Formats: sequence, C-alpha cells, structure tokens
Amino acid sequence: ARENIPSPSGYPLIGNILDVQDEVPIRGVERMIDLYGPIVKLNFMGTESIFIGSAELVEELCDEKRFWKKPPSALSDLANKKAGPDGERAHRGMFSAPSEEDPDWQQAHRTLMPAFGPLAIQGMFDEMHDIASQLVLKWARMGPDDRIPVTSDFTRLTLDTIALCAMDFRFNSFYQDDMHPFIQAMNSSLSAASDRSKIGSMLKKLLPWDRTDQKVAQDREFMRKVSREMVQHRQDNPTEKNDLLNAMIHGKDPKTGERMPDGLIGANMVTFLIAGHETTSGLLSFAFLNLLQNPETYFKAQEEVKRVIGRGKMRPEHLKELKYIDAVLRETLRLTSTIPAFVRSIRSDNPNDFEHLLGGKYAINRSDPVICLIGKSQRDPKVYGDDANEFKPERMMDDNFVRLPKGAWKPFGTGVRACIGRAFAWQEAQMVMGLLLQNFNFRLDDPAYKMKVKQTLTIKPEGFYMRAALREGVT
Ligand code: MNH
Repeated sequence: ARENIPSPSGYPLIGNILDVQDEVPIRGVERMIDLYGPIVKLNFMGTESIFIGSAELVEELCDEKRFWKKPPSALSDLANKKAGPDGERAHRGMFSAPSEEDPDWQQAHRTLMPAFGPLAIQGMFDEMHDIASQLVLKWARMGPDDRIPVTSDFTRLTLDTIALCAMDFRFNSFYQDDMHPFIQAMNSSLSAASDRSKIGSMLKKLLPWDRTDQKVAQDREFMRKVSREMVQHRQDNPTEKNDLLNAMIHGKDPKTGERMPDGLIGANMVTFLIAGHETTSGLLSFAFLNLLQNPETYFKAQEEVKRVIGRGKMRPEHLKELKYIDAVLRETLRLTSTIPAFVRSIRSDNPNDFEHLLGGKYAINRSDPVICLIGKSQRDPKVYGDDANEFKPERMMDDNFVRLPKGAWKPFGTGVRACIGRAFAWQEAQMVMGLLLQNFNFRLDDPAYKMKVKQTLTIKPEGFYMRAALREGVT
C-alpha cells in the first residue's frame, strides 16, 4: 500500500527552516530522521527535498539503473558558474559537475581514472612519506608539553600532500603560522555555502550592506587564480613526473583522443586541492580522537604498528598488513563520515517506466532530490545493533566488513560519481596513522574533552588538542 512521506508542517514561505536550525546544520536534518523515521520530506523556502536515513533505503537509492547523483544548489554553487576575466568558457570540476552527462565531467573522468589507480597511488608513497615525516619532526621538536592543534596540523599535512603529489608544488605549511591564503579563501567560501541554511545568515543577506556574495566571489576568483598559476608554471617548466597535473596536461581522452582544455585543468586542480585534503584531515582528526577516547583500541592499533612496522623505516608493503588500522579508519568514517550526505535523484535517461516507490511505498517525483544522510544510515541499528553509536573497530575487520549490506557503509559515495581519490586518501591515512603511532605516545590534552563538530562542506572536530611524547628507540 502507498504511504505518504512524513512531513512536518512548517510555516508559510520559509517551510521547515526553523525545524532544522542547529549549530551543525547537518545535525538539524538528522534530528528530523530521529523524529519522523527513515524518510522525511522537508520544505526550505518553497523547495522540497526528501531525506533518508536507513541503510535499506540508501541501498535502494544506490541502484545506478534507477538513480544518479544530482547535487543540491549548495554544491553546484561551488562550481565555476561564470567565465573567468579572460572570457574563457567556465568549466566545472568533477565534484560539482551537474550530472554524469556533463561533457566536462566525462572527459575528466576518462582521462583521470588511470592517474588515480592503485599503481599510480603506490608511486606517490615517497612523496606522501616526505610530508608525513615533516609532521613527525614538527611534533618531536615541539616536545611533549606542546598542545597540538590536531585538526589544523592534519590540514597542513593533507594540503601539502595533495599539492606535492598532484602537481609537485610545496605549500610548506608546516613552516608558516597562518594557513596558506588558498586555505583561507577556501574555508571562507565553504562556510558561506554551509551558512546558507542558517536563518541568521539568510536574514543578514537581506541587509543592503551585506557583502557575503561579493566575498565568496572574490575567494573563488582567488582560488582559480592560484590554480591557473600552477598550471601555467608547469607549462613553462615541463617535467617528466607522473603526477595528476601532467596526466591532465598530456593525457588524452581514451574515447575522443582530445586533451583537456586549460580551463578544465584549472577547475579540476581546485577540486583536487579542496576534495583532496578537507576530507582526509577530518578523517585523521576523528580517528585520533576515537583512539584516545577508547584506550583499548589505541593499544591494539599501537601493537599492530609495533608488530608490522617495528622500529625501522615504513615501506609500501607494510600498509597492506595494517588490518586493525584499516578497521579504525572504516569505523571512524562510519560514525563521522567527513562528507555527511550525498544526493540522488531519478535518472532522466531511465528507459524503464519504473513506478518510483521507495521502499515499495513512498512515491517520489523526478524533480525530487533525495538526500542520503549517511550519518544516520551508517548508524542503523538494524545493521549495527544496539551499540551502533559506539566506536568498535572490531566490527569493521575484513571478515565482517565484506558481509555488510551494500547500503550500510558509503562514506565515499556511490556508483560512477563515487570518490575518485579513495585509494589516495586511504594510503595517506594508513601511512600517517602508522608513522605517528610508531613514533609517539599520545594523550588527550583535556581528558574531559567532548567531541564538538564543526561543519563547512565537510565535518571536523573542533577544539581537539592532544600531546605527543616521542617513543624511545625509534629512528
Ligand atoms: Mn572524495 C567524490 C568522500 C578523499 C577527490 N568524495 C567524493 C564523494 C564522497 C567523497 C562522499 C561523492 C560525493 C557525492 O556523491 O556527492 N573523498 C571522500 C572522503 C575522502 C575523500 C571521505 C577521504 C577520507 N576525494 C578524496 C581525495 C581526493 C578526492 C584525497 C583527490 C585527491 N572525491 C574527489 C573527487 C570527487 C570525489 C574528484 C568527485 C568524483 C566524481 O564526481 O566523479
């Protein structure tokens, strides 16, 4: 039997905006799932969206024959809408492409898939190790009494890593107090995007002197400029290096034989710099916080590192054996997926006339974006049991992990639009966990610290500090 999708009534014009107000915007909509069940329809200023929060419904939405990715305006806003000052056509980076039918997305996807493949990523081991070693040196020199600002040091690490591996550029963030201007521009445009759902900033924008939009436009232009300069620098100083920039400059689309236009290369460079570091630094920060707040897991992880890597230099073959670390990272992404949601909608090229009933009973329309709240579906008690909210890496060890239902763990998205950088992120995260646990004993700076989340495009812990004492006998 058909059922209506639950939908709180809300107010005229603004709809349900007041229902979902929260310091962390995503938590506001997640609360609606707690109240209304695995599916809920909300109205924001006249636009209806459907939110789902069970593993079963997420699995259904991941069916690529029926659904595809269609981002909400907040994400497509990140794309370059206007042409640059030089008048060239505006290109979109892969992440924010409106659909898989977008020719720019297709060209970038086909040209870049090999450059993100396992062999290419293994080839980046030494450069990743270079940056991770800078972090080890910094924390060793700062000494055991230093309060480590975990999230900002991991942001320095992941930004420097993606820039070195992707385009042979050194931000040298560990040698500067302030974050690189690129990061500052990125952070302010990302928080403006996420503030859009907050009632305060909506009202603020009605004020004639509000400059939010101009600021966002300036920030984006600055990011494009930095990336254009990097592309230009490589064109003026060619190298033989096997990095993403060379793959974009020299690589030919296997289908058409064409090379990527400069504007498309620049747009994707910005995409990689953003997507390539925000998420991974959040993952590493939450992973350390989880380990420190669950000491038995910390000791297991440390034991594994002792057994697998020992005291010598880490080598690529060690990473495959870090099984418990894998489970720690998976469990961390389950509880605090750094991208907390993704969007699906009915394919417009679907040749079959499916009756679009979700879960066999909830009717949805072609124009409805359906937002998968993986912060909810990945805590679904039907899959994970009564202790779904607890940090237990054991449930993510290989044997259990491969048996999970398909919709139960989706932190990297799904289908053809799933994360292209997954292998990159995994290698970097395994390496950093391994090197840090090998070299230091960690403790929380404030043993009473309670996880506080800050959301921009991604989520990260806020106000989390730890201390690091060098272990003896490590070189
Ligand atoms: Mn990544 C897409 C999560 C690391 C580059 N990434 C996605 C999506 C998720 C995601 C989820 C799909 C979003 C959606 O459906 O709307 N990404 C992550 C996480 C990490 C991560 C959790 C780290 C942990 N991502 C990286 C890294 C890079 C990268 C590292 C680059 C080096 N991601 C991308 C790109 C896309 C993407 C590019 C868009 C792919 C596409 O649309 O084809």
